Amino acid sequence: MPRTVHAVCSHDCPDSCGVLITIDETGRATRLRGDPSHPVTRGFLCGKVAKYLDRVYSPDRLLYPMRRRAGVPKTSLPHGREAESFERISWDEALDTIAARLAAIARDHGPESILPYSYAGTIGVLGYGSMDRRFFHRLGASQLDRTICSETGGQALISVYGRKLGTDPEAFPNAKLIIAWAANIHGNNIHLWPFVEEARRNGAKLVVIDPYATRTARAADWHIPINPGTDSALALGLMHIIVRDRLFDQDYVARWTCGFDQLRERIAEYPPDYVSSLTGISVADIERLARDYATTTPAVIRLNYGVQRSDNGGAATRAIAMLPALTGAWKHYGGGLQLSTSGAFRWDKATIERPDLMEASPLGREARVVNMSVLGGALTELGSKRDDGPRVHALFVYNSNPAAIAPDQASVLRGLSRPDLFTVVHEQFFTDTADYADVVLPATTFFEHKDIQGAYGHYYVQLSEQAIEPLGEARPNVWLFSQLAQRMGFTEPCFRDTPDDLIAQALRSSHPDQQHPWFAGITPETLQAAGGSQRLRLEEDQDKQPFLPFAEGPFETPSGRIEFYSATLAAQGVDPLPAFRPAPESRHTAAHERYPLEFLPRKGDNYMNSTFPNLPGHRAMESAFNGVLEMHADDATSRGIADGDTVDVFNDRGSIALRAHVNGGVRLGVVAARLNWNKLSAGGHNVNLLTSQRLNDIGGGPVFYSVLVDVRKASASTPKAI
Ligand SMILES: Nc1nc2c(c(=O)[nH]1)N[C@H]1C(S)=C(S)[C@@H](COP(=O)(O)OP(=O)(O)OC[C@H]3O[C@@H](n4cnc5c(=O)[nH]c(N)nc54)[C@H](O)[C@@H]3O)O[C@H]1N2
Ligand SMILES: Nc1nc2c(c(=O)[nH]1)N[C@H]1C(S)=C(S)[C@@H](COP(=O)(O)OP(=O)(O)OC[C@H]3O[C@@H](n4cnc5c(=O)[nH]c(N)nc54)[C@H](O)[C@@H]3O)O[C@H]1N2
Ligand code: SF4
Ligand SMILES: [Mo]
Repeated sequence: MPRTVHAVCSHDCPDSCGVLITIDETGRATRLRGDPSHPVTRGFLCGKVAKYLDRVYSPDRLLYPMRRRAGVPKTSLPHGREAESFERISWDEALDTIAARLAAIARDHGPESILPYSYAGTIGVLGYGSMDRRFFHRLGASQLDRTICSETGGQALISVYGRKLGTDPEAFPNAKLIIAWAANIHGNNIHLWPFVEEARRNGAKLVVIDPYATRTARAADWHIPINPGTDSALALGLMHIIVRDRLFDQDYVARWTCGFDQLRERIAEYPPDYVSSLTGISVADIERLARDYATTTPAVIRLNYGVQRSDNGGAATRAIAMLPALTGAWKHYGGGLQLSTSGAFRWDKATIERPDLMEASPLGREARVVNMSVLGGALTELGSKRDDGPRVHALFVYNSNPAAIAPDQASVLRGLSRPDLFTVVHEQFFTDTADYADVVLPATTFFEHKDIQGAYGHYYVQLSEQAIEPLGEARPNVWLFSQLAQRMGFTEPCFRDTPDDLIAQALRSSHPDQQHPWFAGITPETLQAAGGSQRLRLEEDQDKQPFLPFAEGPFETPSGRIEFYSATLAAQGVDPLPAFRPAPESRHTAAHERYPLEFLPRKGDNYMNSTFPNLPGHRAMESAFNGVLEMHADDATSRGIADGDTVDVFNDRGSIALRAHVNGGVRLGVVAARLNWNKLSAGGHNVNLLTSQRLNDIGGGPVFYSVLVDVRKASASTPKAI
């Protein structure tokens, strides 16, 4: 008889869908669907994960450990023929080789010369960060500052509210005005869409603020195409009008916020005409948006991480996050703001990650911290100055594909090509990064291992059961680092914890008295009995009181109030109030004379960052955008470019070949293209050849969306666009 197992989609997506997997008598998964009983998944999956059997059972899966053949140089490899550069080895040999090399490197250069590199290939609690963290802490390896995605926005939100909480997606149908601010709901967060549609059926209006005409923007009541990187100015300008016209909630501001007087002085500097000149939005539209926002109840902002991927992104996130504090929108069910809900899941991180193990390491202290957004610099420059610690001699990559997703790709690839760098890559496929590995290890998918997961777009905890046996010799992250710890001779019992032990520790379920009240009553057993998913206990009485995260204080900030003015940021040398500052690569600076086009190197709607482009079915779904540069007609005409022409897109960091799509989703002065694998791109490089290693204003995040380029019709030497 076929059976059904509850799992959780572990991709880095706010929706964290409940997934029901059907398994036949032979143990093979034959079907998957969205869990119909999950109130946010509502029985459907996005297009890319609906086709997940293609991924799990792809003939291209990595199934065995492999070692680079002697003498083969480190370089990008042709898709489908990568294995020719490697030879199969046993797990025993792979683990012994890695343990011996890491031990030798730690002895010769110090353990900080070993750098783990991981991000969110899986956001399961165990797979994302548990046994791996224990292992690298005990080793004394460098710590990785995981800034590549949401650190800036997260820190910015916390600086205002003290915690990453937001409006419940299930409250959205109550809203009367929804602003999707840098939020591609259709592409990146599809399970919010039915709630938005329900609100609209009840009379709500949807406004989208995005420089690019996403599908969400095209479906909206009002699309406001803003100049990239100018959102701080718009938010400050909206606050200017709201205060000028006394449309703010004086009682809420007086009771729950601090720094209003300083904010009032700051926003005086942002009158509508000045804001209009920066943002490219007319004064009339700015006035109308401010009035609509402040006078419609409930009003909610779905803010996503697009705004914080630029130099001024921290300040922009702070300024936008302050809007509902000014209007008191938090008091109303369906009002407020959602950037992330992840702060509601109070996992016991100290126990699952064990940072205390650094003291037991040969280092005997906290290891240095390396920012993942400057991987290129870390691999090519670290160790060249006296005080920055040792050069990186070993790189251990898992849950990530930095050769494709990290900025300033030329520098990343220069680092990865170093013959003296020992690189291990634990992966499901032969990615652009695996091409450069000394040892490649096969990883499981979420069908093949057990985990527990929260979400950053809803408030349900879910158990992800193992549905099928691992394919080939693929192994989960927890298994890998537990085995390696034992080969390295680490005797602490925590290295023998099983996935079930780790799940219980994450929830503190063996010690109900120590559980956070929001986890109360949630254990692996109750989760199982509930079909795999349970809502956090956010409401004291689930029937009567809807969850309003910031309706009233105290707040978890240093002052206990919502902080318009942040003394914490001031102490770090950061402007304690939001301000607009032009990005070095933008239309507001001199660099624009040389490179007059603002470039948006976007995510694919049918991919997950660099995950999926290697699968033919997914590539077909994204075919309208693969290898394509979207341009405004006037920018094309003035350069003699016609629709379909191959073009060079270039700046000082490099040049890539794309096919022009004239009249794409962009306005004059902006061009856009999408992430892909390097080896599936013309010339062997994707959009990140053009992005910069500059860091932004809060938290050291990358500036993917602050890039200047120019475009010219291809010359004879341009690789043919594919
Ligand atoms: N299909 C799909 N879903 C995904 C992903 C994927 O790759 N594909 N990635 C996942 C990941 S890792 C994340 S972090 C989330 C991210 O989800 P989002 O934060 O929504 O991600 P982005 O697509 O980076 O940015 C959202 C929008 O911001 C816009 N934008 C860019 N610059 C600016 C600006 O200066 N101002 C304004 N107002 N808007 C701007 C972009 O055009 C984009 O449409 O999505 C997740 N979901
Ligand atoms: N130009 C540009 N660059 C970007 C972005 C952008 O919008 N534009 N977005 C940025 C953002 S928001 C993010 S989050 C990063 C994302 O960058 P990454 O975190 O590197 O994400 P992916 O590209 O999805 O690669 C994840 C890899 O992990 C592997 N994987 C999945 N599950 C497991 C597992 O259980 N174990 C192991 N060992 N491996 C696993 C997958 O096969 C996949 O190759 O990219 C950033 N880079
Ligand atoms: S990628 Fe997102 S929308 Fe798609 S199945 Fe996974 S969690 Fe759901
Ligand atoms: Mo991300």
